[in-house]
Amino acid sequence: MTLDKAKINGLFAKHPKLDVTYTYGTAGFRTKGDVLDSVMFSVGLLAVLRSKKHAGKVIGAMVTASHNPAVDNGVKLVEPMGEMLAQSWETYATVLANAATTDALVAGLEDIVKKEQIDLAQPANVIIARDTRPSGTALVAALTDGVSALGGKITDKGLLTTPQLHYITRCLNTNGAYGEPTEEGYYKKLADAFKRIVTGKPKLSPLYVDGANGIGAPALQKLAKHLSSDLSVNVVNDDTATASKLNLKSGADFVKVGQKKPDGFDLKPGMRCASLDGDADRIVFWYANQEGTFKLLDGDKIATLAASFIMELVKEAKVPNINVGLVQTAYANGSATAYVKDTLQVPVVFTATGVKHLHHAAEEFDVGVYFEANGHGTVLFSPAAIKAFHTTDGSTDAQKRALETLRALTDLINQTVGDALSDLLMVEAILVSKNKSFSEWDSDYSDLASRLEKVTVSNRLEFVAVKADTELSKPEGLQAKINQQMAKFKHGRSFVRPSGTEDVVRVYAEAATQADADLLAAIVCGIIFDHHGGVGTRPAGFKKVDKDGNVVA
Ligand code: 16G
Ligand code: MG
Repeated sequence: MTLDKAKINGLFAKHPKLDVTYTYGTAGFRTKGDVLDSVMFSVGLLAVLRSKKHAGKVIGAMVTASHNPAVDNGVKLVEPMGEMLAQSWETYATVLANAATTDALVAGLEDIVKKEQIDLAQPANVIIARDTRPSGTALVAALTDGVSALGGKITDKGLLTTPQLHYITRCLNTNGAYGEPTEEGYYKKLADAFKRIVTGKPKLSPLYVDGANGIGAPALQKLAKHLSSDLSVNVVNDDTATASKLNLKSGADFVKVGQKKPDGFDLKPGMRCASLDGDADRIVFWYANQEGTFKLLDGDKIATLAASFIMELVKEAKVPNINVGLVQTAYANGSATAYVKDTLQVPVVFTATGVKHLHHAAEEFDVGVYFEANGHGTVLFSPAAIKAFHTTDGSTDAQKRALETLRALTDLINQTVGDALSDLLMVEAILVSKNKSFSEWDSDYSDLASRLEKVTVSNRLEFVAVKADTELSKPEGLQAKINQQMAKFKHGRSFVRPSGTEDVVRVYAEAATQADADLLAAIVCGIIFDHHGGVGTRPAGFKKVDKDGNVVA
């Protein structure tokens, strides 16, 4: 079988490539929604080849730009078991997206077919879903044309959260073993598992959830219906009809980066709150303490809560040979890492930023807890661990209860990808089980102060991060300058990496006090802006440093 060049040519003509260079980055393609038409077409083609490579298994395509503004959009592919697209295929995605002519496109396709030894006679199945962005509908149509151009079958699942699409993809490829392959099936699976853990235990006060005016808001409302009296949840920022409001002064990213509450909340001491992001694969919790100060419970806090709970259960259930491990990135707060290593005595592995890196590292453990500080994450259970939880017989009541809770957790926690709704229920189930308030949870350890900044530079690709993003190998000499500044602060730590989703470099700084963390960040930003290609207006807060590293302004 060969590629039908005439058909590809005919459909490609409807989606001409613009004069833009595209890259399949940390979370797929992501840019302004109005320059993505041809990219979507090319992703449709690639999805067909990926499905054929997997002998016709279903591949997922999610149209979203997550926490970015409403005018942005993007797309990422999902593997048959619900993971992110294999990294070796990201280069193919980039090549196809940048092909400007039918000849270039067909050459790119033929190259993939040859290198991957794809049998074109295999069937191809793709499912697609989108978040609430206005550009989504047209982009779905473009991707559909791409799938059709190679004769694949595509099913449009409409509006879903990103993790729901990952869930459905896995269900379809496991003949329902993972669950019913529908949005309703997803809610039922999560709600049933949650009930198995909390039924009969005292309830907590209501949880106020900031839906970022995105798809997570209606999804959580639907999930809550399945939980009726078992979970009291109020969804705030649920206006998905006004596109411009998406992620505007709301959502997990706004709260985490700004370390402040989103719009729409009259925050009172004792209130329990959480924020989702625009496609609901990320969550952070927050509250006001008795003095009314805003307090954040980020991905690091979720990870430590989950790891300590599961460790306790495994011990109580007396399941032998279960190794629990935690995966973090450089953005993990230094206090969190110390707490995990010293108090929980759980091994910690560091990976580069981006869910796919953490996910794969977590698969190395029987119970792999992975979270980015920004709230992306989940807990993975190995097939051996799941089997052990199901085949161990408890002899005492406590042991039986622990085993049943472990089994329920394996159903409650999304095994395909970080999932804000599943994580929300996991955290609530743990807090109910431990009868813990947010402030008690928060008191496990105190975060070091931190600051996250960004600098716009002429070419961010001149910045090369190494050692799980903790250091820069390029530009030459910059890392030494950062090290020199870090050493001046108590608990000082700072690192720089090029963003995979925005045209900036990110600067992280951590220190014993907020003033120090802010200052360290301002110094590092100033050094980058002044000596490593800063563009645009120089932000007033950036510090100026002389050649010996002394701050002069
Ligand atoms: C994407 C990644 C996230 C990462 C973030 C970093 C996924 C699903 N999402 O949102 O894991 O933390 O990018 O963004 O992989 P940055 O490269 O712009 O800092
Ligand atoms: Mg997201």
